[in-house]
Amino acid sequence: MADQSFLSWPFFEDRHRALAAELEAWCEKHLPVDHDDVDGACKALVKALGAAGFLRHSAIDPEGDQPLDVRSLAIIRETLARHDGLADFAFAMQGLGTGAISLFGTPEQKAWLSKTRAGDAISAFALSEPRSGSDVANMDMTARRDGDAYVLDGEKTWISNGGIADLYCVFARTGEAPGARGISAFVVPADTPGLTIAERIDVIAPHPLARLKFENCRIPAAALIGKPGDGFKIAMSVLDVFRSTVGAAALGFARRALDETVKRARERELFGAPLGDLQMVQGHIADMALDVDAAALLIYRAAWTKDMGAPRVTREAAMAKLYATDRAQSVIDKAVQIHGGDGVRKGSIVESLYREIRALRIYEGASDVQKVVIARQVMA
Ligand code: COS
Repeated sequence: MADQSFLSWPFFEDRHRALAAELEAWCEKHLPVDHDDVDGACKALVKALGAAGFLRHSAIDPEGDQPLDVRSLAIIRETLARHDGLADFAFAMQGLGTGAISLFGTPEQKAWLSKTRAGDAISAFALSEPRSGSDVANMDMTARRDGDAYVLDGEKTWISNGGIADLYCVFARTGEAPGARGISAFVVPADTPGLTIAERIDVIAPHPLARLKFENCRIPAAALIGKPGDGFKIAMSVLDVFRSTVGAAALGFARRALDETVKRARERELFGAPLGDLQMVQGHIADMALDVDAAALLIYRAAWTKDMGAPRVTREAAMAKLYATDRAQSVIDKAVQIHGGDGVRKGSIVESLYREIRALRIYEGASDVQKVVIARQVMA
């Protein structure tokens, strides 16, 4: 089993250790799943994670008064990613897609959470556009007020769960002010007339992904999340919660790569001795272990700080995401190297980790954007 000693760090409570043990046992029984039909696999994973109770952590309980627990989100993502990247994806998107409702939704909007937490509805976060990815404030999509409705027009792209989601959290320009202060957030059910899937997008580690088109798409004014013009801040607040958990997924991939490498170093013979006897290999393993522990410290520092009630963890979350995803890429690259030809064999564990990790340095704010965010916070 992977190293679990981090769970004794002071960031955690007994409930976190119990959650990690319960999920580990579940993963050993149910993961990995077959990825051939990614839509079908994701739908089945959402159902299974809902039935097992783990999706309860992805959004707030609409009947309760507890906020999202970022440490639980991170432990779940780390554990799932270590076993199966698609399972992590299915869990993570239930949280990201409903994050704005968990944080700012009305009681009516929160009714969706009962469904997403049970695995009975799938959610998606629709922020990026063909012309604005990193530069969110520059979005083109509009939401025009018309009586007791808003009319959405425009496109969203790189939308995870696009095509299988039941609800989309959509950001659009309502024009209260130019730039960041003129954007609002909306809950849009997938079957709303005027919303169509313009394109399904295939990537190196496939998961449901699409470009969405909104044409004269009419939604009730009650679909507005928060106040008109608050959409940019809502998006950033959601990302403050979920960015450190992207780091946690990267950490899960890195831990798996390290575990596979240690196994390889023990079992593989080279020059008449185990591979792990070579100091060059020991050097790589030491670097990998150091990267894993340092990433874990940054991730759980960010999660703990948020859980302790900090209003913003922008700097901590950006550091955790930037460091954990970049270092996981390096850890996995070393794992591939130490596995030799088997490291690039299609279907091998390290080969799939090599494909899975790359997108994490791009989505939910590219590494370059995280540097901008960190520098601004440090200089403020
Ligand atoms: N929480 C709350 N408010 C925030 C915030 C946060 N984390 N970050 C910024 N804000 C507020 C600012 O305080 C500012 O408010 P005022 O207008 O009241 O001063 C407002 O939002 C605008 O902020 P800023 O000027 O920093 O906006 P920029 O347009 O310069 O954008 C970056 C900054 C680059 C950080 C932002 O566009 C970003 O995070 N981009 C990456 C997007 C991303 O992650 N996309 C992935 C989509 S999901 S796969």
